[in-house]
Amino acid sequence: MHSRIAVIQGDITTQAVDVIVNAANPSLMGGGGVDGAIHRAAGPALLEACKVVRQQMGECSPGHAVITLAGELLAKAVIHTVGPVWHGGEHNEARILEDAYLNSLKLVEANGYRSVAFPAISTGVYGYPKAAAAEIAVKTVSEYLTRHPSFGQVYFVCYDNENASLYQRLLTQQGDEPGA
Ligand code: AR6
Repeated sequence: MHSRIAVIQGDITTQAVDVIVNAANPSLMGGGGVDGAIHRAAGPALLEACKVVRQQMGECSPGHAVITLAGELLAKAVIHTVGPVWHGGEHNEARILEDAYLNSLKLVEANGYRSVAFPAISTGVYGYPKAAAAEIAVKTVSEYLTRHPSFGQVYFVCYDNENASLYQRLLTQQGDEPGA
């Protein structure tokens, strides 16, 4: 396993990391799933911060990411990214999902933070098949960390058993490869 990647099974809102990534929607105005959980745990300051971003930058397109304060969370900031809605796999879904991870990682670094927790973006309401999404998440993050030696720690926070075992398996396989 990449020494700077860890899998945690649990609730992302309770993680004590620099940055928590939210699987948002383009409106940035909250929603269900992990988005709803993050807004509830962060309190009203998070929605107010999202409204300011909306006024300044408009909607957040799929694959893009924006950063806000973290309200009452233990984290110092929240990155809101929008994953792809699954439409069968031939609508650029893989590329958009990769971009969601990449643009989030870039924002972590650009803001001087070192540790980040990701949920399994797009694998809930947006319907992305979990195994395929986990492969993209692990590959994209691993390659980024290899290219950015000063980046700190990345946590994949899996809410459900299926995602937790998929991520564990992928990272263990990766650790078995020569040169990993
Ligand atoms: N901590 C970690 N992961 C969680 C948590 C939690 N507290 N709660 C759910 N998950 P989803 P999407 C997992 O649906 O598919 C929202 O309404 C969940 O098990 O939250 O990207 C937004 O506003 C799943 O594996 O996000 C958008 O409209 C993963 O988080 C839309 O849903 C992502 O599920 C985005 O859909």
